[in-house]
Amino acid sequence: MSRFDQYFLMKPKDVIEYVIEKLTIFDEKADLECKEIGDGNLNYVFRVWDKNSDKSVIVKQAGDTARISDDFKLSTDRNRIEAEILQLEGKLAPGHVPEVYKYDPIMNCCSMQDLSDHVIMRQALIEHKKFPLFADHITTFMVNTLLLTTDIVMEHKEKKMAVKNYINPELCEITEDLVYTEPYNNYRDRNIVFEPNLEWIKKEFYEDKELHLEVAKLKFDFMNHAQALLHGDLHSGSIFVKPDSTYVIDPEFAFYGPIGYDVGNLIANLIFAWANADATILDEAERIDYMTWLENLIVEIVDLFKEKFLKAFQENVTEILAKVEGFDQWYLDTVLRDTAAVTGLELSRRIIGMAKVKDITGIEDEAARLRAERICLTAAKKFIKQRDTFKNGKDVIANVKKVEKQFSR
Ligand code: SR1
Ligand code: MG
Repeated sequence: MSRFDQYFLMKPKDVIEYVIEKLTIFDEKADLECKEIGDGNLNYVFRVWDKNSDKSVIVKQAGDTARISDDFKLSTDRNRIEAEILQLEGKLAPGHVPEVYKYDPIMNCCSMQDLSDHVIMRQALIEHKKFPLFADHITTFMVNTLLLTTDIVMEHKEKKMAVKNYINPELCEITEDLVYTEPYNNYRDRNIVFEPNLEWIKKEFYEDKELHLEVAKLKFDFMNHAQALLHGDLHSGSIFVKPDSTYVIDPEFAFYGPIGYDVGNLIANLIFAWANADATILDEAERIDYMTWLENLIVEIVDLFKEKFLKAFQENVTEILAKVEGFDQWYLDTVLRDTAAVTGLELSRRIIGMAKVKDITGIEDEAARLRAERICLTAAKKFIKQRDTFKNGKDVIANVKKVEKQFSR
């Protein structure tokens, strides 16, 4: 009989007892400390470390409501999905996800490798750090985890079983509401809009019927296009980095959806870093240097993704009709179209909706934030409405740079 035979939400002292009882990482001489370090919207994340050695572990526990708001009642099954996906992604993209030590379906927690020698990418970008290997690492992660879980490669019955196993209705509902619906109508009155931009957003987003039609099409695509096993929340807060290393964490939103959802999420969050740099770096030379690095990074990610995707396609394709000449390029074009659309959706929802990003909310100067928001939102509308026109990295960054010139400093 153990006190961990029945679920309860742990406090740091419980987590110390938990790791002693359930894990074999620490020896009897260990002097353990624990701190809750989670800053996400949903879960509780504990770091436990031994003061007598360099051993440490992360324990992530799911509660039955979101931290951000009790509005969201959530199945703790998301913790199973996260643990299983991390293990699967670890096989598909080794060295780019933390090692899982134990998944506990009673306590709804997952114990995993501590990445405290890395930093969360969003914060690192806000601090204007550069990561020269990031484009290579993240494109390998995306191509391997996405393409290799599609019907292009997988045996189709096996893939359908995976679709079933990773049905994630409550977390998908969050995305459907927060990404695909509320930014365009505020129908639940949960949007949090920066007051100086309210009237502009009402006109440009709540009243743009043409935009609503395109977003409606995209929402149904998200809900009905079981293309690949997505990470489902691939923003810069879900990525740990060091100059020579990249780890993707937090795949609890994973499910079978359109590949462009992951790629577009990443691109949008790099554009937020770019907008933050534009708004906050006062020294012109320094600003241009960092923004140019980010622009090149975005171009490199899109173009490397394309190159690796086509190569991996040819090396791994098993479906006979997918081998027809020209199909690989057609398939990739649909992914690039979806990527552009999701880039626009993510840019919009993080500014208009309830789940914000520090890159934008952290811009203290009111006029600078207003301008940053309008640049991102104007570019977003083009990404959504003209999604068919974005064929490479240059097309993506050209949209943002062109819009930036429309809004004077
Ligand atoms: C209620 S959860 C809000 C957001 O946090 C997560 O990281 C996802 O991005 C979600 O949309
Ligand atoms: Mg998360």
